Amino acid sequence: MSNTAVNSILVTGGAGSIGANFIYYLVEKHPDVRVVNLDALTYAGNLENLKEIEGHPRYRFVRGRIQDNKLVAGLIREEMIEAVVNLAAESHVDRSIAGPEVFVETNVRGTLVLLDEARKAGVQRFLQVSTDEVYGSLGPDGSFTESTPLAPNSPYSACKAGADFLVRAYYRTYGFPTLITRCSNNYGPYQFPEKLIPLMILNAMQDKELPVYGDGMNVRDWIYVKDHCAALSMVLFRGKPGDVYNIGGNAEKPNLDIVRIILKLLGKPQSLIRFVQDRPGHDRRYAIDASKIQRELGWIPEWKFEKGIARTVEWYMANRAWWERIISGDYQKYY
Ligand code: NAD
Ligand code: TDX
Repeated sequence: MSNTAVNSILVTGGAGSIGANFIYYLVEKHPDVRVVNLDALTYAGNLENLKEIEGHPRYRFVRGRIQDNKLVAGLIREEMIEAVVNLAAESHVDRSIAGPEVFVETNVRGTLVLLDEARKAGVQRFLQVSTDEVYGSLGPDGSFTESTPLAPNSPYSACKAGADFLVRAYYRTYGFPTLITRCSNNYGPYQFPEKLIPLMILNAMQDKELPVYGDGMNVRDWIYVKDHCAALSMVLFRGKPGDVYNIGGNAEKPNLDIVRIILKLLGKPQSLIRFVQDRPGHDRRYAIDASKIQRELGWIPEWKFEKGIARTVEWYMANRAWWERIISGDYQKYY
């Protein structure tokens, strides 16, 4: 299914949770593809996520920041990069509330540097991995389509929206062949335990309290990370330049339901739930209309939520050493 013209791919942020899953997906499903992973290894980057691919002949890791224009330009030329998939980002909303600057630096300025160097080098496809959060918050009804106006509410989503506008401008102004995906909340293996699902699994496993913001009735549309990776791959190889594609898991759930399901799967008491102070500017509901990618590219999510969450809980149970090294900070001694 690969477009044979695109064999050499620069993936940024590949040591993060979606990036690592995506690199495994690309290398396994596309035997003609070579992947260069550029990642700064911030607190969220973990080379242990990529252990199974270390030394693979079609994979190379380079440590560096996407804002480093000399490094990016050199890498694109040296590796004869034909496509860029930008996953590198500061990705956690609570951190963006505590300190927005680094979000501007990486998510906005970093995207600009990547776009510019990729354009100058004649890269054939540029996929920006964005998020449903750029659309803002929904009431009880309706869902986000690709033409929903952007209305971001957190510093994180504002920076992702800023990047989306730059990507759009590079297509309109320079005719640079860009693509944008906007996906809902991911869960699955290798997710850093600051995000809702892994945090709750690990707290429950350790008999710690589960902090639920506000009334716990904020709704997210959950997608198993492997379904997101399949969608990214379809858009990368077959998407129409200049277009936006929404990606969603068809699994809308209030946070409280998620937490209760996790406790049940682990056989832990519901009394571990603690309602805590709400997140400022907390978006109430996200829901994705993914009919465009289904219709135009034939993508459908394969993982039902019940199966995906059970598999995710099993993964964290089976990979205690992985998350214990994150909690102790030892994962950053790996490199
Ligand atoms: P993550 O935080 O797990 O990983 C981000 C990765 O980017 C890390 O490996 C980090 O080291 C790297 N990075 C950060 N700053 C960098 C820089 N300046 N230069 C190079 N590398 C840098 O994030 P994730 O959850 O895997 O998300 C990946 C992408 O997908 C992000 O762009 C995010 O906005 C988007 N997204 C995430 C979700 C989700 O539910 N997690 C949903 C939709 C879209
Ligand atoms: O301790 C918590 N308690 C809680 O109630 C945490 C960490 C979260 N929450 C709530 C806030 C949200 O309503 O759970 C929901 C999910 O929170 P996060 O995991 O922080 O995700 P969210 O803010 O929805 O953003 C995520 O989805 C879209 C990713 O972090 C983004 O990178 C992605 O773009």
